[in-house]
Amino acid sequence: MFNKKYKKLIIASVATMAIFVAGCSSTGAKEEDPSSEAASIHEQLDYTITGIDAGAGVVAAAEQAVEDYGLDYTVQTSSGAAMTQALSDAIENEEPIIVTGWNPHWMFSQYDLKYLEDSKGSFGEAENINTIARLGLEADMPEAYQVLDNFYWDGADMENVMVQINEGGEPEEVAREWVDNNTDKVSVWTEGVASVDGQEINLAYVAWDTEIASTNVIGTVLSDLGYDVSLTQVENGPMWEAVASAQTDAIVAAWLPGTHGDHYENFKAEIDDLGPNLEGAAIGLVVPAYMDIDSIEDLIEE
Ligand code: PBE
Repeated sequence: MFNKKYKKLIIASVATMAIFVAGCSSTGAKEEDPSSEAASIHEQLDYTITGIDAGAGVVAAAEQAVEDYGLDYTVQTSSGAAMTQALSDAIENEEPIIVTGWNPHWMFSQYDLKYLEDSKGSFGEAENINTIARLGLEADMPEAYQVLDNFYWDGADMENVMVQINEGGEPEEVAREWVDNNTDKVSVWTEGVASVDGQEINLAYVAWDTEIASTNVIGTVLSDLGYDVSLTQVENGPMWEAVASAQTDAIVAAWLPGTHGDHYENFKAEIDDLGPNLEGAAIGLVVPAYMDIDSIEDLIEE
């Protein structure tokens, strides 16, 4: 079992979300004059992009997009859980909403959503999620280092874990189940690695749904190997500082090259980059498919 003293998960609030996609067909509103409808969309949105925590790279990228496209919008910060709740509420009422989104994410299997096209590239290209160890981990804990280095899965694996957590599963229990049901994958990560006897290891993460999933899964694997695993929930900037200053042993939450590129540049001499644990991630502005806009340019006021 993990040492849970640091965990402050905020899953309960999203667990009760209604599945409400079925009734969301388009309305007669689309027959109106396009220019007046476009104006009303900005007003209905209150010139607001629903963001997540202020330290997230996707929030910084959304602010960059506001600048790049000359938008009259504000990026409202809150948390990942508050964002998905706002998205759920909007979809239930078939109201417009723009959120800072990313994938892998359970939201795409739960709702009919689309990314707004980003012709200026404010949100960058496809990304990898990398594993980063503190300097010295390889010498101090070669077994854990080996497993962390081997850790690699795909978007469908991660979404599988995310969906079950979103449906109300306790992250640690969902991770346990995934590890037990995917011994073919996990055995590749642990192949030839010797067990240890209760050495303490800490992983830091941010309470984004992707990182709750990945950190709990790799934590379970290390726990099975004999480690005394603790997971520490922090904000994004402090997570990078923690691994660079060896306050944590590793993170599996480095979105590169774009989303966390500034942090990476800042700390690259003080960290050990173990490469991707997942490829083909992305960030951007996400809206319900029933919305009549397709690109960030559509947010520019006529
Ligand atoms: N995210 C999920 C993070 C990285 C992982 C896209 C919300 C961010 O924006 O920093």
